[in-house]
Parts: sequence; C-alpha cells; structure tokens
Amino acid sequence: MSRLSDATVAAAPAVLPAYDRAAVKTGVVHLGIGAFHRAHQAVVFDDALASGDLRWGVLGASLRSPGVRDQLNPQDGLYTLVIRDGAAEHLRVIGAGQGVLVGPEAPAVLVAAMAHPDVHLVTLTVTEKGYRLDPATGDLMVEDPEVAADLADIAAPRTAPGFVVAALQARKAAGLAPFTVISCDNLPHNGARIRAGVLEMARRIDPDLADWIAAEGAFPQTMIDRIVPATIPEDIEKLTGRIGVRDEGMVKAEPFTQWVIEDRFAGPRPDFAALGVQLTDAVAPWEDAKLRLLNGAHSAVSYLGALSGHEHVHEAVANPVLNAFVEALWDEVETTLNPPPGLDIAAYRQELMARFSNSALMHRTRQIAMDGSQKLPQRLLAGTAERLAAGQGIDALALGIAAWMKWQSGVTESGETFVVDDPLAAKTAELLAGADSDEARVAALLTLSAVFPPALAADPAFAKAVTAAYLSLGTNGAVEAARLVVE
Ligand code: CS2
Repeated sequence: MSRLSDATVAAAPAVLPAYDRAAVKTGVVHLGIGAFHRAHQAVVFDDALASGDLRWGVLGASLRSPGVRDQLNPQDGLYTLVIRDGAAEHLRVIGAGQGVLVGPEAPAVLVAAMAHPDVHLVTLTVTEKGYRLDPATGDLMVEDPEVAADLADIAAPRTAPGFVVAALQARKAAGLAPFTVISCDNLPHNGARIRAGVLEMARRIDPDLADWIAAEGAFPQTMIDRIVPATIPEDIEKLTGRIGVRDEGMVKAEPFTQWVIEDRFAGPRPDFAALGVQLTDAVAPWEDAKLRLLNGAHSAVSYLGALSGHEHVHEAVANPVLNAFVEALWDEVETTLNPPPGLDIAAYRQELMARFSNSALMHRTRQIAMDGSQKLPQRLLAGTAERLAAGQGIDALALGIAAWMKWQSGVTESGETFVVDDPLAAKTAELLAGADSDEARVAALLTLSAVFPPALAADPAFAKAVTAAYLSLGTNGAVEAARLVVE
C-alpha cells in the first residue's frame, strides 16, 4: 500500500495544502513533534502558509526516539488531521511540516538548523518533564544527568533547554538575532519557566550569553488547548480505508482549538491575530482557568476513572457520579479564578463537559494519568492552597489528589496491576514501600517536595483532607468515594 506523500496527496478526499510547498521556507523549528503539535500549532502555521506568507514551514525535531521521523519523512512531511465530533469526521492534510530530525542522532545538525537565519520561532511540546525543571519550584534540575551532560558539553546537547541554549549561542556568534521561544506545554507560566531554565543553563556556560539572551530574547507565555488523544492502529486503518493511501503520521483531535500568546516576540512572526490566535499582555488568567478547570478535572477524573475501570474520559463522565464530581471540583476551583475579560466561566464549564463527552475521541484515562507528579502542582495543588488560605473546603480537590496517590500503588480496584508511567515512579514506590498504613502512605507521599510545596504539605487541614479521601478510596472505591463528596 503506498503512503501519503507529495506524489499521492492529490487524490485524497480531504482539504489539501493550497500553496506551493516547494517555495516554503523553514521559519519554525519545533522541538517534540508529537501528536499535540501536529494537531495544534502546525495547523496555525499551515493557515499562515495558505494565507500566502510562505516563511512559516516547520522543521520538526524529536529529542528522544526516531518514531515520528519514520512516520513523516517518507511522507514528505504530510499527514492528515482528522477532526472528530460524534459521527462526523473532517479530514485536512497539513503541509507545513518540512521533515523531522532526531536530536540524539545528530545534535549538531539540529543546532545548526535552529541557528539558520530564516528561523524566527522555536516552539516546544516536550511535555512537562522535558523542561528538566523541578515541578514545585521551577528550578533547573542541575543534578539531572542529561542537564549535567549539557553543561559539560553544550556542543552536543541532549535536553530541550540545552538545544535552545546551544542554538542561541550559535546565533549570537553569527551576529543573528535570537529566535522567539514559545513553550506550548501545560506548565504554569510556561514562558517565564523556560526562560529561567535557559538563562540558568546559559549563565553556567557563558555569562555573556546569558546576558544577551536576557536582553534580546523573548519567551512569551502561552495557553494552548486542544484535546488530542494518542493515535491508535485502528485510527490509521480506518483512515487508510477512507483516503486510499496509508498515513502513518495522522493525528485525531476534537473541533475545539485555542491558542493565547503573550504579545512579546524577538523578531518576525506570522500575523497570528489574523490566524485566530489571541495575542494579549495577560495570559495568566487564561492559563489558570484552563489548567485548573480543564486539566485539573481531566487528571482527577482520569485517576478516579482509571482506578474504577473507566477506560476512556467520555465513559468516566457518562457515569453520573463522576460527572457530578467534576462539577463539584469545578465549584471549588471556580472561586480561585480571576477570569479574563471574554471568558464566561459558566459557559466554559458547559463546553468543557461537552468536550469531555466526545465519544469519538476515545481518550484513554491512562494516557492522562501519565506523569502526574509533573501535572499535580498546577492542576490541583495551586487551587487547593488558595482555597485553604481563604478558609474554604477542599473535599473534591482532596479526592483528586488522593486518587493520584492511590494510582502510585500500581494496582486498580479490580486488582489489575500496571506500570506507573511517571518520572518519579521509582521514588513514589520507595516511599510507599516504607509505609505500613494508609495514613503513613499519605504522609510519606506528602514529603515529595518536587510535587507538594512544603508549606502546603505542612498544613494540617490539607493533610487531614487528603488522608480522609485516601482512606475513603480504600474503603469505598473511587465511585462511592466520589458519591460521598458530591452528596
Ligand atoms: C491532558 C491534556 O494528557 C493530559 O494530561 O489533560 O493533554 C489535555 O488534553 C490538553 O491540555 C487539552 O488542551
């Protein structure tokens, strides 16, 4: 079966790139070319190209495995975005991609590509853990072996901040302006965080470089939103049946998409506003609303759902008790928000529940459960701390946090064991192994300072609520524990 490519694309029954791909320049290098990038930022760059501004082709880079390179390079960078909404499917072939490099195979080639004069933007989706920042404090993890390797030899970087520093060093040496660095991960204050990590690394390598980046560089904060579940083999088979060629690089997503970017750039950028991207001076209120309402509920309902055998998000929220639990969580979170002008929280909540209920996405609760140690602080803990400081109850938030703790034991309520997929999994396993009661297990996990800020962990009201929730999960199971919270 032939693959989707420049040679075969014309016959695909989809919206096709309507511009001369051969004339496109590489203006963007994207680090971490997973499904989310392909279904979100790449679509905006594809729109920019379609509008006639041919500066915004995207060179992708994978900082770990060659998987996506092997999917996309044989397809000339083309892939199909499948938008699913109930029974309806909308197909669009994205042409912005200009190939994929694999960082570990040839780091200097990637650095040189990022240092090319045509490149003005470096975007990143490397997941929370890819930034090598302590999740609770945001500090660069200088003890991390790969960070240490980058500090020792920045000419052959391994980490995302390392590639940014190496490429900025090359640009400075060549007399070029820096590129704008746009983090598109769900980190709190993502722009400020990556900026601090990059400056810290640069300062240890060359203080003049750090000063130059601080003065000339730009790291806008962003809020990015689209639900993009991992592609499964059945998705590829189904699409092959529809388009008649095989597309190993396809991605599936919901119709909703949103990108809010702080209006702060070091140089040229596409006309983002004309492309539907919101430019603003204040991203934080958007970010808090999204991280705490969407991602907070996503994580909480995924731990509760996965523990109690709900494989997909739409199935979890179809359970009336878990659905009511999400609403109760949102009632708590809402009091911590300072909604930006133009965001109606009641309408946003309604829309979120409809998005979670999209049964065509097949979004696995276990996918969202991954890397919880990196997600908890911004999704559940920040709002919890604010409610406690205001003397407010945290029953629903505490159950979400306790469900994350239960998940660390690696066994579901039906007794199925699984591997906990989290960079701190070895650490949490060690803490749990040293505790001999549920109370001791909660107390042990609360000592994880990379997750729980010390002041929060030391708050007796917090420990009490989370311990009670953890005990309830053990005695009642996730659904019943949620019922007790919502009743
Ligand atoms: C999800 C997010 O996997 C997860 O942790 O909560 O990827 C979520 O789907 C996106 O942030 C939606 O914008």
